[in-house]
Amino acid sequence: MIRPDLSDEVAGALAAGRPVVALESTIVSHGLPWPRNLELAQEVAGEVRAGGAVPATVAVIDGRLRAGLDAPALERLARGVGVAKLSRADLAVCMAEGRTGATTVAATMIAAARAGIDVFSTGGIGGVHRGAETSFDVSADLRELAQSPVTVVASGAKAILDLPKTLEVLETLGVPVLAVGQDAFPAFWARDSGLPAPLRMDDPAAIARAHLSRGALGLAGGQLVANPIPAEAEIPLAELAPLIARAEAEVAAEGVTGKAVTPALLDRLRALTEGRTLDANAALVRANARLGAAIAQEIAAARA
Ligand code: PSU
Ligand code: MN
Repeated sequence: MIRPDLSDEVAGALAAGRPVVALESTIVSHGLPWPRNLELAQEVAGEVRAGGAVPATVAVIDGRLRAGLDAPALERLARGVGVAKLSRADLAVCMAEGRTGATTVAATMIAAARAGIDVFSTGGIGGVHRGAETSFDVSADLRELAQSPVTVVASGAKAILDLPKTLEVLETLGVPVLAVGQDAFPAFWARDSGLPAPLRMDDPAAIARAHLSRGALGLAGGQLVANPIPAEAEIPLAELAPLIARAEAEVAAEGVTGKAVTPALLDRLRALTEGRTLDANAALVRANARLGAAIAQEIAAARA
């Protein structure tokens, strides 16, 4: 089996049983604008370190799947020129062609599992898109959560997705969705989606035990840890909902379709909120990196 090429730091930590947190690269290449994306990628890695774990950013660089990137590789991903977006379906093809690509939640989970990394922190997962009953647009992230044994820390999913359907699919797939510190499922920029989360766990040690129990039971797949955005950074749903509706109408009127819809919506929302969605995004990704480090520490301690 192919395993990712590990940086010396990541290889050393894994060999010694020290905590490691995987980070994705699609958020860097395709989710945030240059040069804020590079700054944030560095800040997030710093948060993992401050939390006592080693960051392992995942990407395919010139055909090699890597976990733990040096500064030139990270900058190349942040500039985004010629960088593909890789989900489960794209990963092996990109490697076979010797190309460069940023990994989504699904592809990052695949790499993390093969490297022996238990925990992965990001901003938001992909989910069921609005209108999926006709478009069938459902992110491969959901099925990956049912297959790869990685605990994924995210702030729920963006309200531009259909959150009730996303939770239904996760339930069908048998993916535990654990809200942290509250009963509600978070909605990315907002703490409360208005939907109850299926499960709640406030203590990183308990989340670590649930991760290990799942493995011990021989259950495939991981768990989704739904960590609400820090209160001081949130944009409440009531404020955001009309702006989302406006952004959707404008993007549809321009005839944008397919993979281009989400980036176009995010860009429009950033303009409509004068950059507040971007600041909120940065705050939640940093917080998720911290929580991921705490969970990774507990898993490492339980294994020691
Ligand atoms: N949600 C965000 N920001 C992101 C993504 C999701 O708030 O950057 C990215 C993640 O990499 C996620 C991917 O895995 O989009 C989902 O894409 P798709 O719906 O095409 O599977
Ligand atoms: Mn899709």
